[in-house]
This record gives sequence, structure tokens and C-alpha cells, in this order.
Amino acid sequence: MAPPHFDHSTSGRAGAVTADPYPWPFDGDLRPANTALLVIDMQADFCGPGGYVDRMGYDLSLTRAPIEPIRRVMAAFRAWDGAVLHTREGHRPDLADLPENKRWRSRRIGDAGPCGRILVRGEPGWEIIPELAPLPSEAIIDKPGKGAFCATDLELILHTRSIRNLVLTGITTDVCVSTTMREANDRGFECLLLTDCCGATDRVNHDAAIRMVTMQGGVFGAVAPSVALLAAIPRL
Ligand code: C5J
Repeated sequence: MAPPHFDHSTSGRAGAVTADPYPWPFDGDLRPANTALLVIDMQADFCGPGGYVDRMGYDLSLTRAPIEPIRRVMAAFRAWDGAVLHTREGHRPDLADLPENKRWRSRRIGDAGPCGRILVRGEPGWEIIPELAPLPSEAIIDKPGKGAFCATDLELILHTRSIRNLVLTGITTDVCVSTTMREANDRGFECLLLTDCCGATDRVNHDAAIRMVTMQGGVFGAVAPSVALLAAIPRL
């Protein structure tokens, strides 16, 4: 059976990004003052040798694939004067913020490894990789969970800066990026997921997480390759 057709008229959206399943943002209101780039968990533990993902035996090339595309988008965002925000997943050294069931399921968290204690704040593996280092002026959100809104001040920061549009990038597509996108969507933020600027430990899960966004007329927002966003914001 053919999927249902959602007619998203493009009138009045000259500045919008060509995205799936609708030109993003929905109302064409794309400005540096109301738009933020969110770079999720580009930490050595998720994409560096000896980090958490590497020690679990997953293919690092999948979580490293978005590094270059994110670097390009980040540079364009900074030149455009759009806000860039970063997140880090990690726990207190005493693991007081690590729920018992997460500790049980994710056994390596807190263990010593080649990059220090896994997913523990302050350790080398928890740091954002140098290729995507935040500028001193950019907010870093430290989160104990998968979603960036849970137990953090992200929502307050976005509202304080009058940001409505969120461009999501980072790792992993099916876990922290997807959870954050859903949380943001439920809070009324207009979300765009950049398909080449995210990666998962499993290719099928990456593709599925992207496809899920596009159902029901854009149930969590829209998706687009980074070139589509770069075409919509002024060149350097
Ligand atoms: C995971 C994340 N996968 N950043 N964290 O545990 O997606």
C-alpha cells in the first residue's frame, strides 16, 4: 500500500532548507537569532580509539563518519552567527548520578580503560574530540542520560536565547541524537536532523532512526543532508 500523502505547501518559505518530508523550518523563519546547532556527544568515548564504543567492539568508522561534515556545518554556523551548543554524556566520579539499571546494563561505565574511566566526567575519554572542540563562548551541556533535556539546563538556555529552531548532529543517531530530538520536539522546538552529520554503532539502526523522523508528515521534524542546510544559510 502506498504511504499516505502529506501536502506540505512550500508557499512563503523562500529561506527554508530543502528537507524531507517538508521544507524546514515549517514556517520558513530561519535566522541566526532563532536557530541553534546542537552537537551531541562527539566525545572520545563514542568515536575515539580505546573509548567506550571501541571497547564494546563496534566499528568506529561509523561513529567517526560525521566528524568532517559536522566540522563544515559548525564553521558555517559560527560564520552565520548562529548559536552552537555541545553536549557530553558522562557521570560524576562517584557515579551518584548513574542509575542502578544503567550501571547493570552498561557494565563498563566507570571502569578504567586506555582513555581513563569510561564516561566519567573529567576523564580523557569523556572530552569532546579536538576536531570539534567548542569555542570558549559556546555552551556545553553535561548530561547523565541519553536525552540532552533530562537533568540539564538546555531548555532554559534555549528559551533565554529565544531559540526555536534546532539543527541536530552527533552520535549516536539511534540513541542520544534520537532521544534528544524527541524531547525537543515535544517541547515545541522545530527540529532538523542532518543525515550525514550523525552516526550510529549500526548502519541499519542509523537509517531506521532517520526514517522514523519522516513518518506522519514529519513526526519529530525533518531530515536533510548537510549540503541542503549549507545552501540555505549564507556562504562564508
Ligand atoms: C550511547 C550516545 N549510545 N551518545 N550514547 O550510549 O548515543
